[in-house]
Amino acid sequence: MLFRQLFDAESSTYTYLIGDAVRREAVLVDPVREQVERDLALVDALGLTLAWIVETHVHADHVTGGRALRERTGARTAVSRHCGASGYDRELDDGDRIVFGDEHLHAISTPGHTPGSTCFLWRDRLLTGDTLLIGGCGRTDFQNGNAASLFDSVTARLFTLPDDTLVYPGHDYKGRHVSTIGEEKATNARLAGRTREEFVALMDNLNLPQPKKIGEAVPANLVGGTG
Ligand SMILES: N[C@@H](CCC(=O)N[C@@H](CS)C(=O)NCC(=O)O)C(=O)O
Ligand SMILES: [Fe+2]
Repeated sequence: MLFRQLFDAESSTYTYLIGDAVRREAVLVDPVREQVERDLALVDALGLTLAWIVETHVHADHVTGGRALRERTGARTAVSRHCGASGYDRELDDGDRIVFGDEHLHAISTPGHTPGSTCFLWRDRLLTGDTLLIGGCGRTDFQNGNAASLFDSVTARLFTLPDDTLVYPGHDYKGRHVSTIGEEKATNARLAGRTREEFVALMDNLNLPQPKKIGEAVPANLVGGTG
């Protein structure tokens, strides 16, 4: 088993490298443009071949490293069909499998933070992007976000997974690395104990500042990133 959680401090983004330890094929999830050299060095050091570069959604806070990584490795890029993006090699649907060696990621469509937001299940580990964060969830006030959809996605698609499923988020702003579905069901500050209506009211009144890089990141990520 080969699983690495990598962190970009500027955007507080987690990138995940998952590999088939025997066949040496790997997938990168949510790479950050500024960390491409780090990611390539790790892939190389571990003797891996990158098969896929996968996005959990069109990010608003950083530019994907996907385009540069594709050019440097020949790996293919993938994002949800429902992102409205172009420039990726594959458009993902709910239930799709991203195969690397004898392993695969299972795509779970979880609209809400953005219409194309997708979680990826690998064995007992769930990469949640910004759909479910540790103790929180992605905001729904831009990129056609929808709080009611986010509530439905989390409660129907994620909270129905086994309680000991490990939750690996797309960001953490407080130094946390991993949680479980059971913990989030019981303690998530935005979701636990809230009705759908209460959750929507909360999300509609967060009044968060815009991500610093949104003006650059969204247009770039809608076309597969910049080199
Ligand atoms: N300060 C950060 C804000 C990042 C931000 O808004 N992140 C989005 C994910 S793209 C989010 O949903 N955050 C959840 C929250 O703040 O509750 C920045 O400027 O990049
Ligand atoms: Fe996001």
